[in-house]
Amino acid sequence: MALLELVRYPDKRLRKYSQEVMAFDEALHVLLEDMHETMLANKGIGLAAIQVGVPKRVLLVHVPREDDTQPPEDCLEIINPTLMQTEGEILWREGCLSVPEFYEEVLRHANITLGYQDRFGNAKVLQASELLSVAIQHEMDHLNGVLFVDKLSMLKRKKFEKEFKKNLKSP
Ligand code: QAP
Ligand code: CO
Repeated sequence: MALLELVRYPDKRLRKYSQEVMAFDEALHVLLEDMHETMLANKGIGLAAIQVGVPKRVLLVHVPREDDTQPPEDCLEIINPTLMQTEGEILWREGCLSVPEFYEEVLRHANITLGYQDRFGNAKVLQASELLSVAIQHEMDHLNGVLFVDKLSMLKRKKFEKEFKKNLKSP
């Protein structure tokens, strides 16, 4: 197990297109374990591989329970995901481990049906709504080099740029 370094905005690697996973081997399992450790250590609920510098279509989503615990068996490991169906719209206040200390509302699909592979390459289908649906869509955007701040209205995007520049001067 190892803690990995988080890639943070405006690092260009966050703009990369992540490649499909072909090998469901030990190296992939080690990546998944290290990503999980890194996500929990940074108090995250979702993480894409490119956020630790690995351009592969791998993501984790680990939504806490009502009592705020995150038992490891609840962590979803999602590889090579594709959206099969979407329905409705939902506005959710998002954050991102790669964009620390900034939170803003983003419009997403309310309900999704997702096809993906697990760590062994088995094909899976998942239906998600609310925070799970939002988090999966947020992490899937990372696989295509898209950040949640790209999806803000022009006014909110300006607010983000302003806060970012301010934090550069006095972090
Ligand atoms: C994506 O984000 C997400 O700024 C996962 O200082 C978030 O885990 C999808 C975090 C919300 C949907 C809704 C952010 C931790 C964690 C920060 C995260 C911070 C510390 C973000
Ligand atoms: Co993110």
